[in-house]
Amino acid sequence: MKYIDLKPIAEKFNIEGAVLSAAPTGNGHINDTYLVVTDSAKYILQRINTHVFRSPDQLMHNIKAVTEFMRSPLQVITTRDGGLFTVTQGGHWRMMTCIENSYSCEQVDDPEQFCEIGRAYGSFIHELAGFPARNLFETIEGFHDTRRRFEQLMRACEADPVERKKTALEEVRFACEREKDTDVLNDCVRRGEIPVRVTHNDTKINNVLLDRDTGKAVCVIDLDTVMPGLAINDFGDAIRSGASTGREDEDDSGQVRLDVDLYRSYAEGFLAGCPDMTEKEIELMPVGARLMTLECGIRFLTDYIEGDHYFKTDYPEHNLVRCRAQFRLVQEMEEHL
Ligand code: ADP
Ligand code: GN1
Ligand code: MG
Repeated sequence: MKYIDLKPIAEKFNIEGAVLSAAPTGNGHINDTYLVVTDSAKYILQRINTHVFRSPDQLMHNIKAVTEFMRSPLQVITTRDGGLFTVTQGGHWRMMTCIENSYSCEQVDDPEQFCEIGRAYGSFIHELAGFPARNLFETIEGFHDTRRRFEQLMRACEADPVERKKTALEEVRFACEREKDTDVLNDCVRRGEIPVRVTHNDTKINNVLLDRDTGKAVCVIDLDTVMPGLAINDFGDAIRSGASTGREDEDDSGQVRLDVDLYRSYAEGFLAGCPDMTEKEIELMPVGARLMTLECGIRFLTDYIEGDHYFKTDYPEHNLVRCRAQFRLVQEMEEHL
């Protein structure tokens, strides 16, 4: 990657003190995240991925509105001329408060920790129940429209721009065998059986920060996809990322199991945080877990076939390996359903 001098970028924002250092932090798949340390405070500087988020203006409008409404410790730091981001050195940059003495986890350590993450994501929805959804832009169209994700995979297979389809035939077949299922939640919404709420939509476990001393959740981060959505999808994506015994990119499928105790702990925390879930939503929680895992696998597979333009990857088959781990977990869930 091209060298970027982060100091002058950081200095465009309303920060306190002189910049001492700026270094990469975190493990997100989308934005480039840096920890900026000054002689009096710490900040999070991010280069927004504008291939994924086409309208940084709308994106930042959403984040500012939501963090202010929630009075979250995560707040947008404006630029010295009052903007929500700055365009410089070939990128769109934003700055957020750094949540100090906190950590995010890539894999769950124990059921209590997962329960706590569940409570945080559940309360997030609960707290936003009074937020006017019409004030939010749709930052990615059809983000959790699983049918649409399936159609995108079919188009990628048809175009096969980097001739990778032949190396993923089994995975494509796996997705096709489940095509019908991709309509299930869309149909429930159409029939008015479940409410559309303001949801997070990217409830991976590492998008909650936990206090290093107490282990309690401090706040939910990564608010790029806060939009109208389904609570069961927020439930489901956390199960996908936290209730598996393997890593998201585990290459030994034997390691990928659904940990039912972890599933239960998460459900308990989530329902405690969001006590207004309807009966139908509660009934559909396992369906959401399976569909979000299937959808995520489909997205990794699509990106693999298209040549890795969306998710950050460390090696050429990375997205395919991620897809396989998701599909393995889908099978596990099907056995448990
Ligand atoms: P991405 O969209 O790429 O996933 P995130 O906003 O989730 O980007 O940030 C990536 C990682 O950086 C997080 O998982 C977390 O570890 C760390 N991080 C992000 N924001 C903060 C913050 N405000 N305070 C402390 N750590 C943060
Ligand atoms: C991305 O940004 P991050 O790393 O928290 C993606 C999620 C996927 C996840 C899979 C905006 O999440 O939808 O589920 O990777 N975020 C976006 O790890 O596409
Ligand atoms: Mg993230």
